[in-house]
Amino acid sequence: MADLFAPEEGGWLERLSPGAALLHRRVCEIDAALLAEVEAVLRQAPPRGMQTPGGRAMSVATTSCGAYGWVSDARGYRYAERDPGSGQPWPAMPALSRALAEEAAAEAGFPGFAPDACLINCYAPGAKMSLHQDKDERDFGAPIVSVSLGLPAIFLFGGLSRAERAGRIELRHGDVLVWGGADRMRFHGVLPVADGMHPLLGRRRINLTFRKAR
Ligand code: MD6
Ligand code: FE
Repeated sequence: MADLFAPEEGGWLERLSPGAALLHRRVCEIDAALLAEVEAVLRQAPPRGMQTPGGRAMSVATTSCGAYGWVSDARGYRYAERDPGSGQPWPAMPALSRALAEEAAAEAGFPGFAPDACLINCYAPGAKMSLHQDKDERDFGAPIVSVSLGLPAIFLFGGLSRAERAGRIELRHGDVLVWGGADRMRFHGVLPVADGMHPLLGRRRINLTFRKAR
């Protein structure tokens, strides 16, 4: 039941539920420019493995840009104004990335989204993200905007309780997934990324999630 964008926009919007939409191939036409912005952030604030509060190593390598970055260690999950790796503020959120996130949110039904944090997750083959809710943000009124680049992944999109069976959504290079409103607290995760070779990113998946942290 996909609503169609104008074809020249290079994508189509699939409404998944009242608060969630998948914007297929939304960033394919600007992928190289977006990746250049991301690579500049990765040089300034290198991604690193984080520890869960329970002491387990996460398989993704994570960094951030924007006013706040998401960090996890023995003290818990939280947003921090500085990169604990360098002690410096996080790199600024690049202009194209920010504009893209705002536009995608509006297209999905969330006008006025003003992200102040962008997490960048780097997945090597085999890396995954366990089922969780995003609840470290101060205000759940803002949506989450997730941009996928590189190798495809299976995204688990569950319900509002952990017990609810999660649906599986393939996220491919260029896809943008937006969830908010009644769907904001849905459990979600990523299955282990299968090995492969992407023409632009090589053996990697990079996921950007834009949030309003404060
Ligand atoms: C992803 N990441 O990397 C999805 N949520 O595709 C997340 O859902 C996420 O990386 C909360 C905190 C950190 C994350
Ligand atoms: Fe999440």
